[in-house]
Amino acid sequence: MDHGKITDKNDMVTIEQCGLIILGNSGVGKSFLANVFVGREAFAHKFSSSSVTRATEFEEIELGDLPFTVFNIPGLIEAEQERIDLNKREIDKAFSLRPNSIVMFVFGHQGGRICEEDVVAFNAINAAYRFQPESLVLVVNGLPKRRPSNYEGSTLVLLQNLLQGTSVNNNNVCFLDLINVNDLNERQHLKEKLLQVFVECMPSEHHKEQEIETLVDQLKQGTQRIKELQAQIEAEQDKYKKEIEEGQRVFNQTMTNHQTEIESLQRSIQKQDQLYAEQQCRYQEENKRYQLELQDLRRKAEEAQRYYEKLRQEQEIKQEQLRAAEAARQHAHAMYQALLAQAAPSPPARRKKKHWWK
Ligand SMILES: Nc1nc2c(ncn2[C@@H]2O[C@H](COP(=O)(O)OP(=O)(O)OP(=O)(O)O)[C@@H](O)[C@H]2O)c(=O)[nH]1
Ligand SMILES: [Mg+2]
Repeated sequence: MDHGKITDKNDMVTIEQCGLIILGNSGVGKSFLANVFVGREAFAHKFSSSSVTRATEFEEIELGDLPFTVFNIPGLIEAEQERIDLNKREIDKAFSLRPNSIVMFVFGHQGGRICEEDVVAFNAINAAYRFQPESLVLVVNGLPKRRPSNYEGSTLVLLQNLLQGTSVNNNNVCFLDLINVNDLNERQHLKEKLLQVFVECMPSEHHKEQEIETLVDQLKQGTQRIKELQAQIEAEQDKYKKEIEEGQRVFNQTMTNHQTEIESLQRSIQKQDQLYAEQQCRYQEENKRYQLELQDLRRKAEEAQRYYEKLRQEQEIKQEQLRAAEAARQHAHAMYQALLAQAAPSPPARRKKKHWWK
């Protein structure tokens, strides 16, 4: 298979491009976030007791002038092993179509707590595809807007402990508020928050090193271990207090910096928009003038064509007249010759003159 290329809905081979592979368990909001990137309701997402996305879908988008294929993939962990196996194949499909990708792993939460199942899913896919620090974005989705002021800091520390072998820091974790999905401003703000983390990323190659291992009983063991680790971190709050405070401080600082960057970016986007609108206006005026000139030229060309046609017809008439005159002249000449031949008597025979002396 040609890994770098992909066929679109019309079976056309499109140019080589990067993927945005959104992973996570069922119901964490993958399809919803994919739509935020795409900018429209491209993928089905709904409040449902069973999984919604059942097969891998994708859409082509442009992010900062770069073409990306956004994948909407089923969540990994479900109740039946059969479905987990199907879901693994759907995840493999996305990686084989776009090995060069940015991976966005979405975590859900229960009352702010990171779900053990999500950690197990992360570790299982990470073991198979070895996520790279430069191309990994971690998202905690659907958080209440009002949450403890140290939530981000403590969750960072927790994730650093749970996602072993993975770099977890302020630059690759994104905490997203539960927004009103119909509010366009909130959606835009959410997209900007995601893009803040995105701009720090570079797509990298992902190749399968092993199968995604998730047997239901292994899952149970894994979740038990994670529960214990969470409880331990909770119990040793004091030990982690400094780390959490530092994490939160750096996180807040990063957010303030990003906010300033976004504001200046927005100003430059506004300026660009204004320039573009002016250009568009100039272009429309020029286009209008050009259309008028074109109409004028067309009218003149039609006139010239009509004049030429008239001249051609006149020329034909003249030629016809010339031919008729020539025929008449020839006829007259022939008549003249005939008349000449009739009217002129043959000269009398010359008599010899007699002289008197003969
Ligand atoms: N109000 C609100 N709803 C959200 C938000 N994020 C996700 N949701 C909703 O949560 C529900 C589940 O989201 P989906 O995007 O379908 O979840 P998924 O991860 O794609 O789930 P599967 O397709 O089953 O794997 C949907 O109803 C989403 O609209 C949010 O920020 N605000
Ligand atoms: Mg979905």
